[in-house]
Amino acid sequence: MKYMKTATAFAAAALVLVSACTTPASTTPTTGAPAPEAPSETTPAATEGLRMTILPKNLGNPYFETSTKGAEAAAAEIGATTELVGPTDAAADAQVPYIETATQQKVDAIQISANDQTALCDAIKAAQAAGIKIVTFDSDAPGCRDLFINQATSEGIAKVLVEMAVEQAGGSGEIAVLSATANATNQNAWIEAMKTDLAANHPDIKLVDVVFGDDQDQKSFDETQALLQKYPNLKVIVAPTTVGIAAAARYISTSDAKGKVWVTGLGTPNDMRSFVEDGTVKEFALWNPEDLGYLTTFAAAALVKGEITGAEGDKFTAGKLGEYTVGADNTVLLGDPYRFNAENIADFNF
Ligand code: RAM
Repeated sequence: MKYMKTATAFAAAALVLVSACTTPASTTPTTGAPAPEAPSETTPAATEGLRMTILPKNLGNPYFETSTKGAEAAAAEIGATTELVGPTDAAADAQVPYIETATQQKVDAIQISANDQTALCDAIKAAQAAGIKIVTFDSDAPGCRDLFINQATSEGIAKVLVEMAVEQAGGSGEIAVLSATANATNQNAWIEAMKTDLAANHPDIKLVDVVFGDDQDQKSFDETQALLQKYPNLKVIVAPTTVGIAAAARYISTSDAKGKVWVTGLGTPNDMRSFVEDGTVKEFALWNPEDLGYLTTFAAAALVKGEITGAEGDKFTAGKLGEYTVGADNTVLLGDPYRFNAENIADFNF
């Protein structure tokens, strides 16, 4: 199984990334993006003409703009075309019409970060019945996909979230979670794993609440304010969502809580840079979303071409990332989360 091996490797990859903020909601190669590598001589001709739909939880989220950039780069390398579509909000069934349209269009594969693990399955199964390969990435729909490209194990993500919260709380006291949507498969798995870790290893830390900002900036901002009012002794807000962590940090940065209540979780360096620099945020984490999208496109292509079926032990090559092996539960792991802080944030641009 291929993992992102070192922080240096992550930094090297991230340094070449271009800010995702200008990525349009289409798959036209982005001006200013790194030049795609020429297809290698071993690229099977069958990849040419392959059509993929990319369906993130919602549009307008820098995290998915960056993962789409990676997916587009991979598509350019293998001669596939992609179309980015998606809802503006991350509601449970908001992706259904986009799956149905892709099914009518008879695309070869759909890459989806699922907003709900059950609400989408009827539409996904209809797409599969029409011969379309379904690859979930970022957020899974375990009952109805061919393959899941997971950024890291839930336990690994929870471990880094808990470690940062415990450190920033000084080893004891109240923490709260500001999550994405209540139905999000990925955040829910991470929160459950956090609870297990906290109960087993950190009895002096009390998780007082889990609230939901729905991956909407304003709702996340308002939920942050409500948490501070409800829990005057709160020490840390853990937001395992790039939208939530940025909104929480923005609220805290101009409030009396700055320097008393710490915001941590999963964020993009570009969203969080100013809050690290102004002292609102000590440390947060993420993986490389561009690599996640890149890997997903190569995995989808391997499925469509019949090189893999998604079974455990299947191997495929993902361009510059090298060879990956499908693990248990038809899942491929990208690598470990990486921590960003004042020491290193200047090195990253995504
Ligand atoms: C948000 C989304 C996404 C999650 C990241 C960390 O962008 O909820 O699914 O993986 O945060």
